[in-house]
Amino acid sequence: MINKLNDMISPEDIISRIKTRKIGRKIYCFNEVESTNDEAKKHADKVENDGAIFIASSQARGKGRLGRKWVSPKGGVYFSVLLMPRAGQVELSRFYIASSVAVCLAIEKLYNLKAYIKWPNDIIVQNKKVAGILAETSWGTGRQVYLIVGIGVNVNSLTGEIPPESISLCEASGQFKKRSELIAMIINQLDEYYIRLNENKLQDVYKLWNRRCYQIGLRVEISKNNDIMYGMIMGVDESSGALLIRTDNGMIENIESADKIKIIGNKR
Ligand code: BT5
Repeated sequence: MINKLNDMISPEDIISRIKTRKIGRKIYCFNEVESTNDEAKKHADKVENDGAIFIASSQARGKGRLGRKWVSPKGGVYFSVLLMPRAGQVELSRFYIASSVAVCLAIEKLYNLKAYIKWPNDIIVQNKKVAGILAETSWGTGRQVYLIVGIGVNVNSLTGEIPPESISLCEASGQFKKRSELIAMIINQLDEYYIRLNENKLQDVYKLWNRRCYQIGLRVEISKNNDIMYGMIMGVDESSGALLIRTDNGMIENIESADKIKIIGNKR
């Protein structure tokens, strides 16, 4: 019987569950690290670590975006994928989209729960945040671009261990599951999407994203090039992956992750 105390994550267990071409060819498992994204960064100077994953049972200084914190108690899933894509293939918004859909599909399949995506990087179950993604990019030695996609999921964490506005999969479903199962499912899906991303064939993934968009129809305020606009979220463009907003004057605007977007109307 799996419970929070006896659920160990081991590279062997994950390897036995994955059938990937690139992601997870090397797996580094840690008991506790400061941040798995930072751990991946330390290994980014070796080309053979392209596709490696770094998993921790807990993080002392888990990172969110813009200097925010990711609370990372034991029982959750915290891992980072290190990728060395070809130059020109490092648009972060596409990695956010592909990994958000991969996380949602894994949650839906394993727990039979409906998962939504809040642009750009939150995964929502039962109207609460269950997972977050932090994608970072930098230059390694030899001017190789590398990209780190860090994924945190509240799996077997309990109330009181994670922020009040969040939820764990265990709380939402009433089930304890082996964390390796979830990690492997996400990796299998991500590996497939990574290949499609390199071939510019993410159209089906954008469709899956749109079906799960939590903010569809919500009114927003957008700051773009020092202008402020108001409009409604329509989903992502099914050929480019850009977020589409219908502004109050009827124009369709493409939003990149660098632009600021603030929800000002709530339909839920
Ligand atoms: C994120 O940032 O949601 C990205 C989280 C990425 C975490 C992974 S874990 C593996 C890898 N290693 C790292 O160090 N990071 C990545 P953001 O959108 O900025 O959301 C952060 C906000 O989410 C916080 O300010 C809290 O409000 C909330 N939050 C913090 N911990 C949470 C948790 N465990 N569950 C749900 N919400 C949380």
